[in-house]
Amino acid sequence: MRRCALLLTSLLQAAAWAEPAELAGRRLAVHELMGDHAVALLLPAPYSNRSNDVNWPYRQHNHLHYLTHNTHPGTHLMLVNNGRQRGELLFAKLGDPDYEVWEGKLPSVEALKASTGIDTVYSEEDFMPALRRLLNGRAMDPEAERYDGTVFPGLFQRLIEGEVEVWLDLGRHRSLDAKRPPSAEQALAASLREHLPEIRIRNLGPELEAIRHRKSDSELALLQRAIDITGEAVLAAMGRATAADHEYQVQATIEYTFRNLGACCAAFPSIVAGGENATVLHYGKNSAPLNKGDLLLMDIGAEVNYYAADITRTIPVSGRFSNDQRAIYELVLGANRAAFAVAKDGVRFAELEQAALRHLGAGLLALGLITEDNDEQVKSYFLHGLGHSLGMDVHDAWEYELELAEDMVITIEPGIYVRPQDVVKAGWYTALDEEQKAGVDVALARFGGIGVRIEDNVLIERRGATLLSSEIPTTVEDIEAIMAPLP
Ligand SMILES: [Mn+2]
Repeated sequence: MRRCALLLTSLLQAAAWAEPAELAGRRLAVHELMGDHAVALLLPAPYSNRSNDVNWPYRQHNHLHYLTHNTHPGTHLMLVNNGRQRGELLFAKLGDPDYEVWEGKLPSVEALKASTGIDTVYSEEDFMPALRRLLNGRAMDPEAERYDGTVFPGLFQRLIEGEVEVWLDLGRHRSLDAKRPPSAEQALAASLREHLPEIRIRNLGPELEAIRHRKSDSELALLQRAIDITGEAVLAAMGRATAADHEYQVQATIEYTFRNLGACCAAFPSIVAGGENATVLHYGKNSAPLNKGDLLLMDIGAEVNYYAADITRTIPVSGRFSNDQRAIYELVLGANRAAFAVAKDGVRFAELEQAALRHLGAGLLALGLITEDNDEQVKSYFLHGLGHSLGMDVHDAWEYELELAEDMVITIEPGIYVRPQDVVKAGWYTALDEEQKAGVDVALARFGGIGVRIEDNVLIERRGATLLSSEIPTTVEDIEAIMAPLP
């Protein structure tokens, strides 16, 4: 069990949040992407309601957390560019006795200054008045008795001349009907447009997402810790699966391990899918009985200080793969490795997908599940994308044509899901002659209901890539040795 010892060693290493100087550097990057006369406004995440008067645990907006590390509701950030002059103003929930009775102690102004490196800290209630004063060319200090004399000279004149940009995270989701209410940022943008029609509104979201793609050392330490805790949960699940009756018992072992090792929570709903449930991509009920002869697919990730792991392992419930399960498993593992082998700075993610597709195509052809190695046929079994960017969001913003760059972290997660009921409806299958169909039918009967996904987390480097999840068992030999050691 050498692997377990290695994992535990890395778990003992501290993984701290970024220092104030690093946060200041992130805010500087925002200042630099904006024009010379610009204001960035970052608003807190709203509470998310579960049902009636029960909310989900509060989680700060990732961008705002990235720039301030302030996790309290009510936090606002204002960044001002006024020529060479730069301003940073933090608005936070301060000394709210009612909040402190129910939710706990709030940081003091001095503590906020020290943790963020921002010198100007006001109460959250001052955000809108301060914004009004800023956009009217007046003093920002809410304590000032008279508002004549601005701290950002010339900005107001630029504003009325139509030269000032206001940057807000307007998000990626666009709804042109009334079903989805506008976000607070979209509502604020609409109000600014109405009252200050000469102002220019810009979307900060995609720019900050691009900045967040490349991870710093402190971010990598948090990601590695999330991945290592998830690895411990995989090992615990391997120990539990052979004795468990139901999927949820394995889920309980996984999520117990997350919390026990200090992760806040699961970064996304755990998928613990036995047998055919593994062919349902976002299966989340985790309620079915486990059958000894089945595979068990676990797509899970711990979250540590806002950073998510995203790992999938597929194991045999009994501890031993059947020959047919092993054939599919090793095909998927080969595709995972083929994609990893291509990963490096400057390569497009689509090239990794092509490497995986061609490996899967050759294998599926050899197994008789397809009749030609082409994308259409392979995608009857490989039912989702090859992966995504990973960070504070389990699916960090992602353009499929994105060129990989040093210090990005991505997932590589090929999968094969044999759903005979769907394959026989596919255009390519219905176009086959009867003899070819009969051949595919034999393979479908043999492999039907098998679902395998193998997902790793990968750091992109200049000349290659590092497998951040290399300590989590992946090969048939390693999994069998851990789950059902030979006497
Ligand atoms: Mn994933």
